[in-house]
Order: sequence, then structure tokens, then C-alpha cells
Amino acid sequence: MDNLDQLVVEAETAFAAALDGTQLEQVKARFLGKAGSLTERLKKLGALPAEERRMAGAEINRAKGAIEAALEARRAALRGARLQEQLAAEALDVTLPGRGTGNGGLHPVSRTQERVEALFRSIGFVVADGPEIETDWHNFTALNTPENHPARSMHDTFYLEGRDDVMLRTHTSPVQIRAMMEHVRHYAGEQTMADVRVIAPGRVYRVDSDATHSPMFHQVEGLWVGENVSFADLKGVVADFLRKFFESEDLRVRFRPSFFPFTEPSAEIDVAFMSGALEGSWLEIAGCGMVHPNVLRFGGIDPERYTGFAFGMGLDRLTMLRYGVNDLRLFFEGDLRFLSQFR
Ligand code: 2NM
Repeated sequence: MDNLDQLVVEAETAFAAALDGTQLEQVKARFLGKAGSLTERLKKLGALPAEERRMAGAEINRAKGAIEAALEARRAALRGARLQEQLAAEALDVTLPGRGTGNGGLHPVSRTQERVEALFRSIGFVVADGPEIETDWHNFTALNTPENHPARSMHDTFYLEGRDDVMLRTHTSPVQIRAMMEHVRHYAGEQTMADVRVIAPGRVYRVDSDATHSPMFHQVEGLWVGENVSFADLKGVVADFLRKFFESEDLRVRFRPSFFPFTEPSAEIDVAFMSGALEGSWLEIAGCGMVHPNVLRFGGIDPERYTGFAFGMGLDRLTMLRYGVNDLRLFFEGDLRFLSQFR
């Protein structure tokens, strides 16, 4: 049956010409499929006399076996070639130098926060923190804020959806309230207390957004409560801090009368640099005052025995002044061209 041997050679040639799996399966149909050459021959067997039919059937099956073997061999060859291609494409040259990860660094506002913490720790303050989601009582009531005060409105404060008693804190003062409440002790029916010296740095939130206001910003507040703590102590602590922070011994510091519900008397603190780009101009940097007797009472402290001062300032603003940054928004955009300058 030369005819069949020739068919096997034809199949082998056709399989070899198939360049991928899809082509190969199409070529296979021509020989082994329902309408393929071998199937056609098998169908014609019935027409042969019985004695020839056995021989012819065996020959066709032998050819079929040979074609199937050739098909399987070509499949394996194509699989192998594909794998080699893939390995070559995905090969790693382990002798190449690495890309490196670059050096990260602290955010400039974090650097300021750490600097402020270190300076206040050095004079005996403890760094405290508290929740950023606060109760109306801790954020406003305990700070002597009247029920109708504008800061309590939804225009100024982010309340939690559908609630009027829970909000994002608008200052870190609630941390001071918590510190006072944790600090007070009673002994033989009398209140006793070591001095409370706490700073509370962290994120605060207000409904406000433009070139100089971000809805989230950073504050640090300080509190010192004890026997005979005076406004003179406040002036000394804050002025010393500012001169150390700005590394400027001749920094001018002034206190202007002001108003806050939580302090009485209250003052605004201005600084003036004696050199540099901002030389000579007064810049508002902080607010402060003597803690209001109502606030001490809300904190569980007897205002007849203890007095205290408190102050608050913006860490973002301190950072802008220290590094000469002119746009607050740069701190919150995450642009590495800006941030990498502070590494
Ligand atoms: C400021 C200005 C003045 C302040 C008051 C208190 C507390 F809790 F002790 F009453 N903490 N911080 C305070 C006082 C904050 O920020 C401009």
C-alpha cells in the first residue's frame, strides 16, 4: 500500500509545516478528522471482499498509528519551543546591578512635630494623644464653648453622618481635657495632683479649604496646670520654646490680648525675625491664655487650688516658617519633588 505510506509522509510534512498549536490541530483534521483521508479509506473497506478487507484494515490502522505518533511528536516539539521562547523572554540577568529603592524620609510636618516634642520633653512635658473622632462634650462643652457658638455649626465642623454628638476634633484640646481627668487624685477627701504638663500634637479638622487652609491640618497644644502656675510662666515657656524652635536667640515675641472661650485672659502670640526674608514683620504664630476655671472644673480640677496655662499653634505653619514654604497645599499633595527636599 504505497498509497498509505505516501499519506503518512504527507501528514508528517504537513505537521512539520504547522507553526503553532492552532495550525497543527487544523492540519490534523485533514488526516484524522471525520472527513479526513484515513476516515474516508476506512469507510470504503466495506466495499472490499472479506479476505482483502482484513489486510487493508490492518494497513490503514498502521498508517493511522504512524500519523498519530507524528502528530504527538509535533505537538511535543511545539510545546517545547513555546516554553523555550517564554523562558528566553522572561530570563533575568542576575548579574545586572539592582535598581535600588531610594531613600525615604520623614514628612516635613512630622519632622516639626518631632522637634516640638523633643523641646517640650526637655522641660518636663509629656506627649499625649487621643481620638480624632470626638464627642461633643470633649471637643466643645468641656472647653467652655457656648451652645450657640459658630464653631459648633455644621459650616465649621465635620460631624459624623446623621449625628450631632460625634465629630472630627477641631483642635487637640480634648486631649488636654482627658489628661486633666486622668491626672487628678483624691487623698483623705482632698484633691491632690502633681503638675499636669502635657503637649498634644496631631491632626485636626475644620470645614475650610483654600490656599492657606486645609480641611485637615496639624496642631500642637500645650497645658501646664499646678499650684501657682502664672501668665509669667506661660510667657517664659512659650518664648523660650519659639527661640529654640527657630534657633534664633534674638527672635522677638509679643503677646496681644485676644479671646478664646477656654482661656481667660487670652492672648495671641506674634513673632518677628531679626534677619532673613521675613525680617522685622510680626507674624501671628499661636494662641494662649490661662485655662478658664470652668475648663479646669470640667477636667475634674479645683480652680480654687490650681491654675494653669494653655497654648495652641499650627504645626503646618511652624513648618512653613522654618523651611520657607509659601503654599500650605504642598504638604498634602504628596509630590516627591517637594518632599524629597526635606530628607
Ligand atoms: C489655643 C489657644 C488657647 C488650649 C486650651 C486648652 C485646654 F484644654 F487646656 F483648655 N488646650 N489648649 C488653647 C488655648 C489652645 O489654640 C490656639
